[in-house]
Amino acid sequence: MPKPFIAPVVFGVLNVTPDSFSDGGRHAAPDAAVGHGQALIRAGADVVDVGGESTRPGAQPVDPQEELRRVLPVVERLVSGGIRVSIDTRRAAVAEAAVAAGATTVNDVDGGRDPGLLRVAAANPVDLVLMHSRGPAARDGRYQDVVRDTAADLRRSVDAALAAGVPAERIVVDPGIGFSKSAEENWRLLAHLDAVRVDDLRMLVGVSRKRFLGELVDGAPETRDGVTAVLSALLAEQRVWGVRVHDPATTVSAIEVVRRMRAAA
Ligand code: PMM
Repeated sequence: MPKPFIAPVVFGVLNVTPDSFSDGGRHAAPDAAVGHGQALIRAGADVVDVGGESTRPGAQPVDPQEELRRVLPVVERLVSGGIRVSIDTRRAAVAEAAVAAGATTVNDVDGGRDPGLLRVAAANPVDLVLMHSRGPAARDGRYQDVVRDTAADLRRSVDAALAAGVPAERIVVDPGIGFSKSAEENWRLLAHLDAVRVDDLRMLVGVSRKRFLGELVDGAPETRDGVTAVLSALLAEQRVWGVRVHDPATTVSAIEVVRRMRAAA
């Protein structure tokens, strides 16, 4: 018997930054950001993932005070409107303030490198996403085997979170597609997701508009929403728990295609 199909949770991306690679500057003012967060939900997102620091290669690190100034009013207003919010941050202070304002997920692109952030996750009833990334060292030869190395790194991240007191059922792992990984490495990871799973923890994957998809379609990052949706639907078939996308409507309809095919089988 094939396993029943469960549609993944859709995280809608809301970057409140002047410089993110695909939507930088567009939602920098709080009103515009809140409006876009509401639009993401109307378009089918289950959660809005609010970030105040660009993770684009070469982006300037942001002072935590500035990051808070960008995200906190937006988190507060989305939460007060009944919207589920995830805070995309590497900073313990930002995570703590956002959780106090009602965010229910801490999404850490540093995979819990900051023990302070792990303490915040342990002390609050929130989900913790541990995304895989390695620091900004020399690019070439970073991975001997991207699948095996990512799996081992994620295992270490999870062990640190468990040791800090975060319960396993609140931890989500993420292979960190596009984070100092070549196009070939991204495809290898996507084709071997089961090998990077940690125990039976939930997995989130973000491919949306990423540069490796630019090899498939010419043009601005938005032109990658179609291939993002196809890939996200394929990931749903691989029992991924959540997908993180800029354009929920296209991805949700692609996932619905998979659901109907499965239901009719
Ligand atoms: N990618 C980006 C930012 N945050 N968080 C998770 N968990 N997974 C990702 O793949 C991820 C992330 C970079 O993309 P953006 O600049 O479009 O936000």
